[in-house]
Amino acid sequence: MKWDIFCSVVDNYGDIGVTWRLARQLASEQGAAVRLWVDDLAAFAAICPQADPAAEQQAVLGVEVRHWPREWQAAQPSDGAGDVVIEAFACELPAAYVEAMAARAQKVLWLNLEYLSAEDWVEGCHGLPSLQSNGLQKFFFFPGFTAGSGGLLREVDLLARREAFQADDAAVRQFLQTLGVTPVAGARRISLFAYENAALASWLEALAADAQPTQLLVPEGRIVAELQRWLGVTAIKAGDCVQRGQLQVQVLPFMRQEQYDLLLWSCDFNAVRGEDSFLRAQWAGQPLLWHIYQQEEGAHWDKLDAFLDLYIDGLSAEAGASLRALWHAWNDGADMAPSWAAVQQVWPELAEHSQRWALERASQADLATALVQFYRNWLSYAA
Ligand code: TRH
Repeated sequence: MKWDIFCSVVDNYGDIGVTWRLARQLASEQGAAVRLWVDDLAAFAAICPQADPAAEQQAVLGVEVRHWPREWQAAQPSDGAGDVVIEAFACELPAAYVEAMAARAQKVLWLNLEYLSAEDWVEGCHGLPSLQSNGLQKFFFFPGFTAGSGGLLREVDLLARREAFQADDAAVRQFLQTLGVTPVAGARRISLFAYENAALASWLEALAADAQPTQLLVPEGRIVAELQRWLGVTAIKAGDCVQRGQLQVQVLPFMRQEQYDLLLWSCDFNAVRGEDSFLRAQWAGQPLLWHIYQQEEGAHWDKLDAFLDLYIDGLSAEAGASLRALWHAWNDGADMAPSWAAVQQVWPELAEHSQRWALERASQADLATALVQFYRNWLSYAA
């Protein structure tokens, strides 16, 4: 099985974050030969520092990573289309590549991998074909949280690895040490990864004034400017650690994707964003706060509430309402103090629910397995 995955980095790290995980998993768990075509190797090298951002072609952890140049080179014979071609998030494939797909003697499965959403129309659209002008069919593949969707990215041993890590205090400490973090006794540990957010100051105020101490770990990124403003400092960089009341803030370097997973597993609460960190925080089995990627005309609010509707199922009315209020305040740039206080009242219930949520989602076929299954089914029709 030869797979080609095309990733155009629109902004940030989500596009490459998702496709890189998928590529690795298809290679390591499904025995696929995977080429990952990326138009922005610098973004790739940020989450995978062992990669060379200047290399046109390189093998990284079992995946052939190719630079996707703006001007597509005439396809070499060895560059012929794969058996399965995934265009991630509706990126447009090079015209010459599409021609090579059409010319291939053996049929090619062409998939568009869509963004993750819990909206209920997803099940109806998942797997639908669309006939292209050159006679090829393209199928829409929707990841999702329910049985009728394409599932979620999850490595086969993910939950077992996470559980073993979280049960091993020494392993957690050792990992934190590699980031220069010394756990603060009695403090809850929170990681923070978010876009610019006007709600941050009110949350930090609440944490600083809280009876319980908090250790806030912040990988360098877009939220740091707001953090500096609240701290009243002109510059804060990786390694810096500042105390305000009960709150200790430590800035961390932007880390390798595998390390970021471990950071999520090491914290009691994770503020995450976009798509990939949002899902990984769910697999961490801890309560989370989602900063959703903003869309035009507020389309993201439906997406946020669709997820919440699904997620709070099984929680008490009080816990569900306080979590929704917290997520709404965060995404609305509103005062976080009342909802943060309300969430503290139901913390044990939320913590238990996060574990259950992860286990329930893990009973669904994962995205890579679902893709391979889709390919097999398609083959039996296409043959
Ligand atoms: O970076 P994001 O905001 O990405 C996206 C993009 O904006 C995309 O265009 C948009 O469509 C999508 O969100 C919804 O957030 P995300 O998806 O969480 O991706 C971040 C990736 O970066 C994820 O794979 C985790 C990784 N990461 C690291 O590797 N190291 C780090 O230190 C951190 C903080 C994250």
